[in-house]
Amino acid sequence: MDAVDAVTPDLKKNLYRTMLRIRRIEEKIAVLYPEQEMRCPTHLYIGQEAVAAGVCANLSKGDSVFGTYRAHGLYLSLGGDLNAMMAELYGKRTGCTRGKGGSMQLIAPDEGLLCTSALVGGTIPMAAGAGLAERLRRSDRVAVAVFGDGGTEEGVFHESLNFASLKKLPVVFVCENNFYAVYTHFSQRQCADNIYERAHAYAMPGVRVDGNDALEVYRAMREAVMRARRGAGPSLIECRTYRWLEHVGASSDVTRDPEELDEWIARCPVRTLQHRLVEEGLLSEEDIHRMKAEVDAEIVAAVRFAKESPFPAPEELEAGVYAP
Ligand SMILES: Cc1ncc(C[n+]2csc(CCOP(=O)(O)OP(=O)(O)O)c2C)c(N)n1
Ligand SMILES: [Mg+2]
Repeated sequence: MDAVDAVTPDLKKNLYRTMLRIRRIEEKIAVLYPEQEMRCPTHLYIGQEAVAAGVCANLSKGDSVFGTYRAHGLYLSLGGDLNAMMAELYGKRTGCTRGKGGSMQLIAPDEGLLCTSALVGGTIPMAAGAGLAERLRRSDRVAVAVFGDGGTEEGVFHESLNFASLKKLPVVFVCENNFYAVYTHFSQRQCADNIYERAHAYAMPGVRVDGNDALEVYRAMREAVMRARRGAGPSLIECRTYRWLEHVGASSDVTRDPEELDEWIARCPVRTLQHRLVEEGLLSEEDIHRMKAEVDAEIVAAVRFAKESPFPAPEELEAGVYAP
């Protein structure tokens, strides 16, 4: 089956449901964040949902994923438990890292999300390491690194691409190029707008896709995953997208040109796919209404679970953390 055939009506509907769910959960977090009960720095993903959804829809049990601190979308796309995510944001014992990692260190090991980290670029070599482990085990599993445009400015990006290509490791490197590292635009940080082309320096395929188009992301990822599974080595995918809110926190980003934001809001990944599915007769207004109601009920329950859960006990302070 080729990549086009793989985009079935069910896949499209699932991608839409995943993205809608991420969007509504994050919109709720943005509303609740100013209450100051979530005490961890929180980096929202609103505007970038198509990347996580399109990437994760290609993965299977046993594949591993390594992300950044902006990982709610990855966690949810992989099937991470919503209660455990909300509890983690509230610093509770029932959170996915028992309340010790917060939003920046989400994990869902059973679903394949092995590490997300505040260290820019820090998880890129972990994916190369996981790819090496799978190669040694002779499995057909893949490891995925998801990182920002800022992550490509770290030395480990280059080292990891080189090593993974040299050893033909089953790794997919996914760059979410949202054009900003905190407040600084890409053009003020990098000499050339060519992230995907850097793959060629490391003898692997590199492609650039519209990161607001879940189907485009899906197709590119599918090709890269198939290549990795058949032992042909790694690939790099650059997904061009945009975050709608400030770098960290739930307010708007007052440092950016409002017209630039408006242009990207007009290309909203959730609405774009919704229009397409309605036009194709795959989704009715009633379906959309029902999906929203289902997610909203889930969110209410997860927030209640998080708020009612206990904090970790003082004697648990050093359990499960690296304490030299
Ligand atoms: C090694 C390292 N250097 C610097 C920082 C400070 N820092 C935090 S977020 C960030 C920007 C990263 O931008 P990008 O990789 O594009 O991710 P985005 O926030 O856009 O998703 C920087 C420089 C850090 N956390 N880690
Ligand atoms: Mg960025």
